[in-house]
Amino acid sequence: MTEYLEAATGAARKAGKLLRENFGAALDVSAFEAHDIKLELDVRSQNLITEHLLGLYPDHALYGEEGLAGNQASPYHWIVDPIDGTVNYFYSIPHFCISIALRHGSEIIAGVIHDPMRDEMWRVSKGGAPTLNGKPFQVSQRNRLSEAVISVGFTKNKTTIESGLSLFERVVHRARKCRLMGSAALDMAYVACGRLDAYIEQSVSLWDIAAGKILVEAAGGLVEMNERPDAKDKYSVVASNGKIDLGI
Ligand code: LIP
Repeated sequence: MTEYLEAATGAARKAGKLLRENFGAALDVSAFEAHDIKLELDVRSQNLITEHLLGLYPDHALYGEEGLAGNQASPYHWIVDPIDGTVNYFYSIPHFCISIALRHGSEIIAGVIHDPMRDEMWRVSKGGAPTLNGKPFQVSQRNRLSEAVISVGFTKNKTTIESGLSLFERVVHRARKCRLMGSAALDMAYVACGRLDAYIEQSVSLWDIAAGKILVEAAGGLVEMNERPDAKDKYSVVASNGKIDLGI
């Protein structure tokens, strides 16, 4: 396990260096969409991560936001988001990260989330204690919604934005504060270490939340992840400290 965790950490550090070096620079945009931006740097970051991980484990598979690589028949799948919070990155908002998880069969057995601007590294492997820059952490102990800070994600299309809005309306009047931070993986990492009490979003991809799932659960929290019936490989997610009733 430690070996896999070191591999994921090494890959995240390499991609983090690339993202730090290009932060604020002129960027090649491969697509502008209504609520999203696709960067050429997303692909370069994923290529660096792929080279590192499949260099160490040539028989493993990789499933990333920018495509597949390696032996897809392998029981070991690396699940990769090379830049989570791409729109933040494009607008030079220093709130984005790299997210890498390892799944064996159907079980996520390791997760790493790296914020290269704050130089923060959340990581955990199955059966181990989750750490942030080497220090153990756990979810918050708050149990009242009225004291909770909750992050809500709105994703990218009309349907999911509207369903996100109705969720938002249901919590914004009862929570202490709601935040829209723009990175699902960092939202999960913040729930895991108690900076946030919950994170909800209607339609995200596995690469946005896989590492965050094992981190939140290892830190004592709860993650409800449901595949959307109307969108392939998309999930609605509720991650929390497991103590607050969101009433949603
Ligand atoms: C982003 C997620 C965010 C969501 C965005 C987008 P990306 O991921 O982290 O929570 O609201 O629509 O999916 O595209 O930056 O990897």
